[in-house]
Amino acid sequence: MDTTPVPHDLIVVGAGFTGMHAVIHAARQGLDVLGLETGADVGGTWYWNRYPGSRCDVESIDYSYSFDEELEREWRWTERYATQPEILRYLEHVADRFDVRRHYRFEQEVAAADWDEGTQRWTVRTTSGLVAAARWLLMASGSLSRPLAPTIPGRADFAGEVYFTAAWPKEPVDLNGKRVGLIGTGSSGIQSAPIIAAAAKELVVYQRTANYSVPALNRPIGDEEWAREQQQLPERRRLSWHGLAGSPWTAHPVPFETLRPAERDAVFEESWERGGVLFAKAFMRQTVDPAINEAARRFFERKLAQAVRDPQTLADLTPDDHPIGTKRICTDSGYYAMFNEPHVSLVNLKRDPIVEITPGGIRTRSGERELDVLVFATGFDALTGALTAMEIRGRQGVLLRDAWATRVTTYLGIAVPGFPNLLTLNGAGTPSVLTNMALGGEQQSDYALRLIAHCARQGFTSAEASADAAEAWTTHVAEVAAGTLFATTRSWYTGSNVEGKPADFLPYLGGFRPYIDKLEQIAAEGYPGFVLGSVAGSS
Ligand code: NA7
Repeated sequence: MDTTPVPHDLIVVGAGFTGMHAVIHAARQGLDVLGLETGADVGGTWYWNRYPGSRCDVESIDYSYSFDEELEREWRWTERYATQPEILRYLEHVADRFDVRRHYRFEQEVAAADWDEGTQRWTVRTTSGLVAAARWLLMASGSLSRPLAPTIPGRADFAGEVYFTAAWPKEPVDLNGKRVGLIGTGSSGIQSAPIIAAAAKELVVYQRTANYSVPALNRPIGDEEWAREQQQLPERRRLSWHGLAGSPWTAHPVPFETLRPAERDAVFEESWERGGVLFAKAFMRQTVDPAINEAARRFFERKLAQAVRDPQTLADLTPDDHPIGTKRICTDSGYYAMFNEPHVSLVNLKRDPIVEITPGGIRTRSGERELDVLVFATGFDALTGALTAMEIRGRQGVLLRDAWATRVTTYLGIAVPGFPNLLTLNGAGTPSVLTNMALGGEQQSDYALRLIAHCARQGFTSAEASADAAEAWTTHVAEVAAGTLFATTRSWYTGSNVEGKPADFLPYLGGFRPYIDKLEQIAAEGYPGFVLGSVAGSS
């Protein structure tokens, strides 16, 4: 019996913002597309990250698809920064509206993908035994989708409840009256802590590295404001598509150097009052010029000092190992003030490291604290983790994981030499996590589908990044990062949160619009840097 699967035109892995966009538009292009998704339904990041307080740090009006005006008009966001449930409802609505689910197989985690040089196709296998083949393989498997579990001694012995923010249960979790230990103070920890504190009898926050967090200043969007936002949307979209980070906001137009100290503070204050991550870019060159960054950091410290009463807690919460904004700034609702409450405490693991997790709690050097619940908000193997977890074998059976063992090489972030027809959307070397991912995903999906259409029109069956082009792009990505303060910071941007991961700055810092312009130029020139080939031979 012939068990060879009937090949599709393309397989899209992932049903988040990017994957769904790719599936919708591949189908519109008349392609036979199969979507594979680990989760039981659409949503991607927003399917998994159901932890209390989970919300996007890009304004909801901007963090949505731009490809369909009717969709834009009919969806009404209720808050300035949408919660995870609201974003998930939005993506479910999109799935219904464009009949997306009929293309997907859910609960299908991709385990392996093999390139067959003879047929110029990928064969994909999932952990539940599904085998499918396709000419093209689009990886929309997420930039922050491979959670990390810390290797703390005794973790398996804990007798209470254990939760990961990145895999929070769908069923309600009752923390009322419980003693909760929260490990990790990135975005996930900082967003969830105040909500956990509101329910728990006691909250102990275990902090390894102090982070910068800026109040989100979230609020409901009233009808008048919504009507105004709807009117402004075309202009917001235009600015977003032409901006450096996929949102309409830009840094203060006047250079820092030309202003007096009080005027500089007024600019910082205005940015602070706007709320959220944009404080990282109050001034132009704030993450490039140490003097500007230092002024922003000192402004932050003054705000922090106003929020936290206990001097030791304040000292422990004050970041001391990286410039502001070179790790993604966290946005919160009441994080720092929460530490003024008597049932909330902070353990600075730099002074008082964890020795072990015991059946009844966590033992640090100073002693054991008894806990009923442990929450891990310990981050992700970002940008490459989802891909290197799979057995992806390109030409000559080379594993992608091995190809990237010492350096993550890509062309434009979306293609890898030796892995024809594999397109890594939002991959390392794209602006991805540094931009509004809703628009970034559209751009990546659209570009991949246009490359596929170009090949079909020209009679090519494969497109592969040339080694030289990938070398040049990867060097460019590194050089751009090296010119900034980002390069001085250990973070998940550089893979330094994962043992053994090569220390490269992974996302592209050159800006959203310049990146798009570069890719458009390459498309207009017939895709230089890609080797286009066909089953019969190469051209
Ligand atoms: P992050 O930002 O990577 O934060 C992970 C946190 O977990 C961070 O504070 C880590 O400390 C901490 N961590 C990791 N391992 C340990 C161990 N073993 N012990 C103690 N603390 C640990 O992940 P998030 O999910 O919060 O946010 C990721 C992005 O999602 C965010 O930037 C937004 O873009 C959305 P460290 O700093 O490494 O010392």
